[in-house]
Amino acid sequence: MFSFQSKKIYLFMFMGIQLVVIALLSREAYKKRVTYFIPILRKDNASIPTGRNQTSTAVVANGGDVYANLSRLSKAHSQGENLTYCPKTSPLIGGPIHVSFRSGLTMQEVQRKNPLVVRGGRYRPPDCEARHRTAIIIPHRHREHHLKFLLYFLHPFLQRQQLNYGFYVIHQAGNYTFNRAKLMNVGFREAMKEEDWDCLFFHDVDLIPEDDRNTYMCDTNPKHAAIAMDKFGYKLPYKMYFGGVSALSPLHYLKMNGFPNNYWGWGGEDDDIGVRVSLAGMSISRPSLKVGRYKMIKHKLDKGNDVNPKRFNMLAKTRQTWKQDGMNTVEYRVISREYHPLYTNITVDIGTEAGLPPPPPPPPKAAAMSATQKV
Ligand code: BGN
Repeated sequence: MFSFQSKKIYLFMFMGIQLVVIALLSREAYKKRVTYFIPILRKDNASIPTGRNQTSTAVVANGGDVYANLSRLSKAHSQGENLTYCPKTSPLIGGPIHVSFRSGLTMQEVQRKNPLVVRGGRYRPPDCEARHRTAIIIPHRHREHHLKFLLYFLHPFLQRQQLNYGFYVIHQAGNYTFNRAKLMNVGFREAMKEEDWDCLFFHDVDLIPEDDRNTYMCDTNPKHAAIAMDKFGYKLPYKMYFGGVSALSPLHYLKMNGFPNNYWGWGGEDDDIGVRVSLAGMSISRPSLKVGRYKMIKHKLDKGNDVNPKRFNMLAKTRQTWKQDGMNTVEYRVISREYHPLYTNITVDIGTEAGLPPPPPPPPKAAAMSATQKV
């Protein structure tokens, strides 16, 4: 009936229709895939259809909201002993985090966003037993504005890592030149008095981590976490750099006699700490450049933290001084310990280069009492 020629035409028409149908169907599927991801990329978990770590794949693209997923955690802590250990890798980890500094943020808002954080800035996962206990030590003076942003980002960051953690802000009293490393020594001692922390993160107040695969746990060697900062073009500025954020176990810390106490003002103390690590027979571990990324909150050089002109001479002598100056010689006076909702604030008198002033005389009433007791 049909000629060979018309059969060929029908065959082509049939194939053509099939191609159009396939194209339409795949366009539909593509649209569905796109519409599925759009809400995930736009906001947090509110409209994510399934599974906790669905955001993981989504946030990698442009940096996700650090609070995504956390609202799913139950408010009530499960009761005590029966909790099983958290998984080795937290299912809440999502990769890159979007970091920006919104004006108008208040401490109350940070508090509202972190309902599971308890007095003194402590947290433990509500649904499993944490495998790691990490203290965050923040040397501080006149940087309340930065502290607010750090807490805004770091609390959920650590919750996503399912850590048992606590925040210690070590606030230098008075106006004498700032001493970052000595404040860290104070932080170490005061934090360890409270809890058997297995890792201490020494953290500048103005550095915000941008990827939660940068885990706040200790390695077998002291770890330099802030390897890629925006201000250095997301690269290590020099090989021995150990500044910004570093993590040591109590054993590491004691092995290197802690940090130096005599670097007053800006610069050099972090290099000294790096040298101590190797003098104590350890090496520096680091996350990858992709993961150890940090954004710095921009600011001018602080008042009371002028560049330390003595740092070159001091650094040249670390080999001779590290055993005589450090954790074994740190002297300070705690003025107050306050348990704020999002952190523990320890205000401390660390004295001056000339040492610690004599203790203030006891108030007259107490002096009279002790005089009577002696009689
Ligand atoms: C270095 C400083 C560090 C500082 C980094 C990054 C010194 C000692 C000079 C030998 N070291 O130069 O303390 O963290 O820059 O800013 O100044």
